[in-house]
Amino acid sequence: MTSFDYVVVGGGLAGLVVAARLAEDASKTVAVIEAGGHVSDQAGVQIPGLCQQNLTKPDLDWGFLSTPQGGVGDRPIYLPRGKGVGGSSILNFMSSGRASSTEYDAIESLGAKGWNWKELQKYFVKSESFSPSKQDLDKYSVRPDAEYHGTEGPIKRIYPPWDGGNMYGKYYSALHSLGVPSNPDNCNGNTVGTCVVTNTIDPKTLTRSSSATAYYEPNKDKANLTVITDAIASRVLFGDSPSGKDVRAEGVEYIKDKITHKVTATREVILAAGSFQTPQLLELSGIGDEAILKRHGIPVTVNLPGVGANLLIGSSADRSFQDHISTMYTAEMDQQYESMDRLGDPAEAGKEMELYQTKKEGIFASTPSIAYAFLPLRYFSDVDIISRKASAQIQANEGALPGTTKILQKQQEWLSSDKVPQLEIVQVSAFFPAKGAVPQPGKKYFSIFLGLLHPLSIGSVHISSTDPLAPPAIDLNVLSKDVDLDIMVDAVKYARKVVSTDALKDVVRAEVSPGAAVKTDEEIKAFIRDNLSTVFHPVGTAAMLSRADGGVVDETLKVYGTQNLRVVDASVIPIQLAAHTQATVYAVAEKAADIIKSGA
Ligand SMILES: Cc1cc2nc3c(=O)[nH]c(=O)nc-3n(C[C@H](O)[C@H](O)[C@H](O)COP(=O)(O)OP(=O)(O)OC[C@H]3O[C@@H](n4cnc5c(N)ncnc54)[C@H](O)[C@@H]3O)c2cc1C
Ligand SMILES: *[C@@H]1O[C@H](CO)[C@@H](O)[C@H](O)[C@H]1NC(C)=O
Ligand SMILES: *[C@@H]1O[C@H](CO)[C@@H](O)[C@H](O)[C@H]1NC(C)=O
Ligand SMILES: CC(=O)N[C@H]1CO[C@H](CO)[C@@H](O)[C@@H]1O
Repeated sequence: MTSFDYVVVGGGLAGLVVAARLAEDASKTVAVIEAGGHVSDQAGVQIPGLCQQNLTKPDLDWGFLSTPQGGVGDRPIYLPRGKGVGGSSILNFMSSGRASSTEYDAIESLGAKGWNWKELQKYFVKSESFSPSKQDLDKYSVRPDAEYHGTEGPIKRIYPPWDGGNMYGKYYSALHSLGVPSNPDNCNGNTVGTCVVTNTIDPKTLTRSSSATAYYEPNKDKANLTVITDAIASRVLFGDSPSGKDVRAEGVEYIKDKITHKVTATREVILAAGSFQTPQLLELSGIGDEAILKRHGIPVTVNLPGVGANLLIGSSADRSFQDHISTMYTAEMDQQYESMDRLGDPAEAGKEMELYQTKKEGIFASTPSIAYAFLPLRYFSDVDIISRKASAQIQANEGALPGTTKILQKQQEWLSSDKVPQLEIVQVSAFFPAKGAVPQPGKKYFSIFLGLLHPLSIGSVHISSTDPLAPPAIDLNVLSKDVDLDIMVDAVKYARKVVSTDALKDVVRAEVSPGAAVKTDEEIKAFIRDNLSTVFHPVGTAAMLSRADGGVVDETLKVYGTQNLRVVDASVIPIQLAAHTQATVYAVAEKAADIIKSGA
């Protein structure tokens, strides 16, 4: 079959949600074109504790590199992206959280009517099943409010089964002693404070719950849902349309087994290739900034300068998967406490794997980090100083699209908000590799992940060539506004303050990284520049904003200038959110499916 009602490009997190929901209508046919294969039954995908093992593996990770980043000494930054049925939902680290209601409401106030906290709330609930045990509620001192959680949706969510040797308790006491509140449910629109974050893991099998297991597998035998794997979409095909009229998408061209194929869409084409590849496909199809398209000799179908602009990342010092990225804070930990470092001993790793396989318990039943806190700026920095600097740097943002300026103004406003976190600070009982620092055998380590949630530096992604198989040029523009660096310096100092509290004084020993030699602000800045990485939450590259503001899609997710081409993935989210993105992308995709079904 080569003709379908709907053709979805990208069988990732959002693509499979939309495809499965559209295929609920037995009178409609749906095809999904996915570049990777079916891999969700692999151990490295299924077992939570192995979630980092497939990073950089070309079968499962696109493994993009950014362009060399001036802000970090011209280093390119590694940008993993999932490949295969399930997309990044089969490669991600399974933390599931939501941003604050203020941030979702900002999507609407930036111009996307109907996209607010209350509305998305319905779809958070629809997408998930979450029924924590009383034992977990007591253990983690959490009180999720039933109103905000779903019990019958496809994605399974649980509290981490392995509690990391109860280190979260000491870590939270440290934060509480510095005035951070405890948050009994950080999915109800208020995210500030300490909270154990849940994981997308199936409680029955203790394996990963992804869009592949939750949305695709239960529907895979449906005659009207077809997933074409190992197929790379190369462009959207448009019919002839009178000039001045919106163009009509008629199908998609893709490459499989080195042969070019075509598939026809009688109703709609839906792009769900993710924040880096959706803008790439739009540009390859002639939709984007005229000047960029002309430079590559691509005929202009729709001139939309916002395509690939507004790349919003969360920068952070991150744990290292390779030599070139690293972390912000690691210290030795007292031997009496539990840490994942013992997995470095093959005998210990073998015992833990056996424990997982026989009893579904132990380190491998969970993801590496459970102890989270989300902090507004005032908890760790000087709001007045940072706000003044930010304001001056935003003024200097000349030449940007009007929407970009509005996004930055919103972010400026949030610097003094008590509801919008700027820092994610997560404790991990394990060594975070930084170049020049190696774990010593037999030692245990206490690390703190510091994620800057609303960086003011905004990047872009554009095609680097007309070859659909060539990676796009991803310019994070990281630290281009140096107020981001100032905030991170304060975050590093705050991490040091946390470990020096009474609650942690018998836990944390000598600092390994940044290391005692790194003292002054200038030294901390150099450390950050040398060690900064990004988290994996790019959004905004096909932003849902008005066309005049440089938006790419309207509030029905339809691409401006087209009759029937939509974008449904993380790239439509117009502003960075202080949360890991997956729960939001599930909700966006669920809402998108309802919009499409309604015929809007
Ligand atoms: C390593 C990693 C860890 C993460 N950890 C977390 C976490 O712990 N918690 C959290 O909330 N979020 C996490 N995320 C982020 C989260 O997984 C993403 O935000 C989410 O998956 C985005 O969904 P998407 O549908 O936009 O894109 P994706 O899920 O990436 O799907 C895009 C799909 O399109 C396919 N594709 C791309 N181009 C083409 C083409 N030309 N033709 C055909 N197919 C194509 C890709 O192969 C992929 O399957 C993580 C991400 C990564 C990469
Ligand atoms: C993913 O990781 C698992 C566990 O280490 C490994 O068995 C598997 O081969 C990896 N997959 C690929 C494609 O390399
Ligand atoms: C991290 O920073 C330190 C101090 O500036 C530097 O010596 C080290 O090389 C950096 N690590 C990486 C991975 O760049
Ligand atoms: C149009 C079409 O092919 N519809 C089919 C969708 O799948 C269901 C269940 O397999 C069938 O009953 C429909 O005929």
